[in-house]
Amino acid sequence: THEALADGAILMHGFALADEAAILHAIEQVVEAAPFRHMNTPGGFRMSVAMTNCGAFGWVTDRHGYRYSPVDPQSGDPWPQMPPILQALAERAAQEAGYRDFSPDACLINRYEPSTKMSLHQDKDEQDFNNPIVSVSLGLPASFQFGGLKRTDPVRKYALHHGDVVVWGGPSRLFYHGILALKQGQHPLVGSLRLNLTFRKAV
Ligand code: MD3
Ligand code: FE
Repeated sequence: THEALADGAILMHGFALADEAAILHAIEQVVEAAPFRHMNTPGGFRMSVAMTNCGAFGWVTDRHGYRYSPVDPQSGDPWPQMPPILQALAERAAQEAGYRDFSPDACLINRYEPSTKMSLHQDKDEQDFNNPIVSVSLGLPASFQFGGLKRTDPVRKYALHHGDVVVWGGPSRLFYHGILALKQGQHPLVGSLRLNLTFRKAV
């Protein structure tokens, strides 16, 4: 079932479930080449979410700022290629939401442990906001906060579960959003973690 969270934001419940094993295997392959790490914000804070990337570009942050980089700063090597199963999943979800030619060149992989959160922010490091973002949630459920174009706009909360896919486009593309502190739990395949994939066209 598809649920409209806002104008342009479509939640597809369980869209990734049929491919869960292949998706998790693909993530393991990426993490072998580019391990999860805690990046630092320009303000000097260590992010509680651990991150890695695959694809031609990866999202990075350090004391110089937020940006997309073709190389993993930790190794100096290009990011691992986007596994075809992940690329196909993102394109299929975008098509289902009405984006006929979305072709992501970046996939950020976020790892949440219990108590880890992501504060309210906008995603605006990409070149063309006409492209949507596709997100895939795996493992433990999260409470997702979704506001508006201004930081002070009221927020709504939604639960994101294992296998849920959301396409964020149109007006919702620049809405403030965040993830509340992860609650403890055990997922049969993923363990005591939440993984989130965000597919973007960076360049
Ligand atoms: C709404 N990640 O990596 S995914 C991020 O669950 C990020 O790890 C969260 O926010 C996570 O930047 C949320 C849902 C999401 C992703 C991108 C969005 C929601 C969005 C872009 C615009 C509006
Ligand atoms: Fe975001």
